[in-house]
Amino acid sequence: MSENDVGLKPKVKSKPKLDRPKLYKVILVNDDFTPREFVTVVLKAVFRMSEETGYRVMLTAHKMGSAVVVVCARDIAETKAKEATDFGKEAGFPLMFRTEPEE
Ligand code: TYC
Repeated sequence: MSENDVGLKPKVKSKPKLDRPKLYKVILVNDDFTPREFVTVVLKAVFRMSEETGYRVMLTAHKMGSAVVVVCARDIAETKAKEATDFGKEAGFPLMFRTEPEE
């Protein structure tokens, strides 16, 4: 590069492309033992759902085998899934919430 070239370089700085952190699904899994009303109560308490939404999500898991509860950052998904699963465990039910990365 000669002296004459000084200042002719494009001023655009290339930004390093940061990958967006992966999102995780919290999934409610159906079982034959946990009462429907209890599942709805847990969805309302842990995931701040309304009665209507909680009931609808519970019924989807009941009929389909599982239902997506929420999609969020990994640490939040794992914390909420554990909190909700522990609610069932403490009450003696096999209620299960699991997490999986969103494609
Ligand atoms: N299948 C349960 C019942 O008939 C209710 C239920 C729904 C349990 C959803 C778990 O994720 C669940 N009592």
